[in-house]
Amino acid sequence: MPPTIRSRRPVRSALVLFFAAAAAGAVVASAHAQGAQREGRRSRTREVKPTELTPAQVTELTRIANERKLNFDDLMAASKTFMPSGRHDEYVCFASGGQSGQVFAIGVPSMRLLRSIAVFTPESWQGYGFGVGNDVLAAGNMPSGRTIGWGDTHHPGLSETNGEYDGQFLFIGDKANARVGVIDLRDWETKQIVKNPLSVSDHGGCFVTPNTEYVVEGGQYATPLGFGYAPLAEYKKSYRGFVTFWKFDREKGRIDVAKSFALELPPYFQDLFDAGKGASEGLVFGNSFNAEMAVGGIQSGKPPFEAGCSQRDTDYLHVIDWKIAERVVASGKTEDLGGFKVIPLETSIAEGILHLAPEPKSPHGVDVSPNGQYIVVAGKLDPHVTVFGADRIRKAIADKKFSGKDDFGVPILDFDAVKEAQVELGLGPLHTQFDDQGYAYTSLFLDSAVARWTLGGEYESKHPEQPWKLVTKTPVQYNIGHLVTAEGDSSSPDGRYLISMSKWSIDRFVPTGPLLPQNFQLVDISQQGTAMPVIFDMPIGVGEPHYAQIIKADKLKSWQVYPELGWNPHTQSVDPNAPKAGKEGIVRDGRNVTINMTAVRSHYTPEHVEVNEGDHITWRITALEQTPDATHGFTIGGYNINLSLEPGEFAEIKFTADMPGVFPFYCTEFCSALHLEMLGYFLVKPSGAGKDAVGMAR
Ligand code: K7E
Ligand code: CUA
Repeated sequence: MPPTIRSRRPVRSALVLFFAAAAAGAVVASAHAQGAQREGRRSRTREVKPTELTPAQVTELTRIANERKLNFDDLMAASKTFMPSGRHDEYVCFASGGQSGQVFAIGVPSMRLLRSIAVFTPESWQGYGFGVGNDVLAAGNMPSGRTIGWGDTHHPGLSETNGEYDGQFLFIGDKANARVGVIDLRDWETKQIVKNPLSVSDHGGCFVTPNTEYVVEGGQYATPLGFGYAPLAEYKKSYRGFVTFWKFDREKGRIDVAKSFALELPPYFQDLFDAGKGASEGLVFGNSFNAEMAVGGIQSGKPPFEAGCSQRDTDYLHVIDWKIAERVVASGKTEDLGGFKVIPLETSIAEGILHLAPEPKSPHGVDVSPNGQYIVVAGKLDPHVTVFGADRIRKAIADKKFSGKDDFGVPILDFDAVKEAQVELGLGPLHTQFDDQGYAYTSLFLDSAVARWTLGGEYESKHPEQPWKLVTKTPVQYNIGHLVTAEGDSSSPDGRYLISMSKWSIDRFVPTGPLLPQNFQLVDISQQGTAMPVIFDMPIGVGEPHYAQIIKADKLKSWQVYPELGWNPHTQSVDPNAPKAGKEGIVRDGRNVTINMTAVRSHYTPEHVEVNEGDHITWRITALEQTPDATHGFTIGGYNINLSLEPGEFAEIKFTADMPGVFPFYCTEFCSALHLEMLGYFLVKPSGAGKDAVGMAR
């Protein structure tokens, strides 16, 4: 990865040309500024009229550009990405947050971090796991009950209707612990975590079928399914791969575990999946590696995994017909594993659910083109991407055009019968996305580049003169993993913007110790042909994102405040237990104490809460606000409690007052001029025996 730093010569002549053109009459800015008008505040809306630069302004801009060593390309990049205060981004990128266990929402093209959404890791600002959200997190624990405190998020998946993002829900997978989180995009909160009942870990994939019938969670490292034990010597006999189809209930906004199922697969390392759409609707495709079924063993002189898994020239593309699988499940031909329905491998073979196809070489991504006709597989150790044809696959299955069977009896489709094209792109191809101009884009990890190439064939070619051809490569810094274009894996990509999710940043930012941020690089793909410049670098210093999706911002119908006072975000309805204004108070029933509290700028009612050591506390709070952004916090220091009470929200926390003493509770969001005064006292009367807050025996 050569760190090519562009020369920083002052480019006065180019600048003068650019601004002279602008001054001569080109429109440089035209906007109707948006901006939320807040209660009691000046409107931030500003009128911007089409502007012509005066010669004096051109001179001033040129001076600043030269002072800051900005060339013409830099100025273009700045004007393509700069957002005046108050103007909103056109797109939102939902990126996995890697080891942070969260999801990041980033505005495009400004590349401003809008917020993080807490999913698998407790998060104190959102109060997630510090009084509320504890049940959601606990549902993701191991079946043994062992707590998992984080996640390695890999693939976010937006809900779809007819293959288009509908902006309603977001799913996110956890690779380390084989879990899926469900986020409701009305309030951007995690509503559910499901733990995969078959495996400790998998790839953390979340791929939705075109109408979000299922969230497809792919496998990864084979194990004995259902958390069993078997020695590695019995790998082929006892270890298995799998893919899980989580049934999504859109009405309830939850995964319906009882209607979900999994497929037992051979112990290849299933990797990434993508749901077919259009021409390939009803199929799901998954790439894999380790067709060798290597088990490593470097410590005893055996080939390490990296060598053992890469011996063969091809691995297996998995072609799964989920419509048949659904019928097989309905007819009861499943086995029960930990209370979960699993279609045995023999059944999948007998019923024609599963076929394999050879795919070169050490493949990583599998991506379905917008109309569903082409399935693109990238081989990490092959400079080509291999394109499979959906019609060819269906015909080969119908005609039983097999080149053999694998060791488990799964039919292997004849490679030449299903292959549509191979396109040479460069070193280390990984992932592919699409635009609206008939181009595909593939990340090249080893080349540190984004490749643009043309789709060919009779279905999707907008470039009949040069089908299946590399058009250009843009260098990125450095070692790109995924890339994502606007709505680039949907039925109708927007294109325009591409983000290179670069894994190494090396020299791009001020050094931050030996641990450096990831680098999200915005690439302008709006022009045809070879022009494809990088126009922004955004450091991500909170985890290593893998996949991301970019949705048109106006598809998101987010609530600004909860619809009614006393709203319970977990039921998405008014909670019958939500305290009402004027009805606050403390109710004692033996050792059970219920506190009915309201919060409004700038006080809690009641302000004094007195209990006895050992009392069981149910603390209910309604935020009586309906003003956007009038969020209150609520913390009881020492008790590890913190809430974020958004306007209208109701929250309930339960704990035992097992620590006597005097505990000020206060608001942790700077909500008003008298925010510091938004407090109260929680008095826990010592019961006699026991220890006080500093651990002293009484
Ligand atoms: Cu390539 Cu999990 Cu999609 Cu990382 S994965 S890059
Ligand atoms: Cu409420 Cu600060």
